Amino acid sequence: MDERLQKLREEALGKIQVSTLEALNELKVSYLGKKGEITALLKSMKDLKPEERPAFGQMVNSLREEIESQMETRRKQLADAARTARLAAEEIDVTLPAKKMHFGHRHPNSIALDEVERIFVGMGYEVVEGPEIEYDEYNFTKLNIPANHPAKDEQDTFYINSEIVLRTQTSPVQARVMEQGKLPIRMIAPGRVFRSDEVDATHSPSFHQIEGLVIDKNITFADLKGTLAEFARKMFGEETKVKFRPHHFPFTEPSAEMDVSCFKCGGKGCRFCKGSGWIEILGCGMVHPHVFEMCGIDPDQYTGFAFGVGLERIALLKYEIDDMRLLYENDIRFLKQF
Ligand code: 2NL
Repeated sequence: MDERLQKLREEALGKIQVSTLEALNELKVSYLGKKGEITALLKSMKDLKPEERPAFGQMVNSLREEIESQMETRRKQLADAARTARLAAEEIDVTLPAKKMHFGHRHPNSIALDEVERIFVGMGYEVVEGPEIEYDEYNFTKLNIPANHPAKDEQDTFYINSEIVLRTQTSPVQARVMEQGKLPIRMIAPGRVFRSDEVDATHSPSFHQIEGLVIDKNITFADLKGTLAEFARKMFGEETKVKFRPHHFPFTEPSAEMDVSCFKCGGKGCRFCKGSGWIEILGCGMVHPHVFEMCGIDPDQYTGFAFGVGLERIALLKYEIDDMRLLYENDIRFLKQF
């Protein structure tokens, strides 16, 4: 073999035991690349005598093949070693304790709402939802709340414009159902309502209400009392007593507020019921004839009762929470207690 070739062969094969794939690649370029030594040899063939060229060419080619095959062997060794090292580094310790799953759960408001819905659905009521942004017409006028009523003051109600408000109660949902004219009606309307209140322990500009409505022929105040007493027993315990105090709402006549006997002390009087033995729970009454007329129902044929409960009030009582703000702050330490 040509002495130059012999030298090149020894030099190249001597360098092949590099320790990284990158170094091997550089080596490959420096011998076999476009500007590499083997390529240079092939280019130098033009300086040989024509008759010497075939033999020389063959030698260079077989040298190139030899270097290529040795480099490939080394490449495989290095790749294998890299893979083994990576597998060792990524080894999974199956004895490590598993990561804990943290399950979320329902908010106290949702738990209380589910319970109220379950009780009324059990008595054959439908649950109906409606828009939070309402026409003044549905939120006030159709419920017999006239233009000069204090509840309509901008101090209390969020106005979008002169005709549209953030609903202050869920009764507009019931006005819409009455208007559809399918009777009888047995429904509850739960949902978010809005009033322009400053935040404190018992007020929030956005809270939740559940209103109920029953309309049929011959519905009386006795039906109202029986239904709401049953609700109170299911919600606060079978021993719960109820009492009704006269009240005023524009949309009902007569109207009342219902108290339940204190479910902490059974009515003897304690810190929870502020010594009175009773806890105020909801407002109710017989649907006002004006409301029937404005919603397209004949008050001479039909009567009905309605009621409204504050959801937060129920949740606070049920869980003995003394500040409504806790329900909205989303502090996990608070929420996970329920
Ligand atoms: C309260 C009082 C009440 C109603 C809501 C009502 C709805 C229609 C017709 C007549 Cl469509 N009444 N709703 C009636 C009486 C009381 O809520 O203190 N809620 C927290």
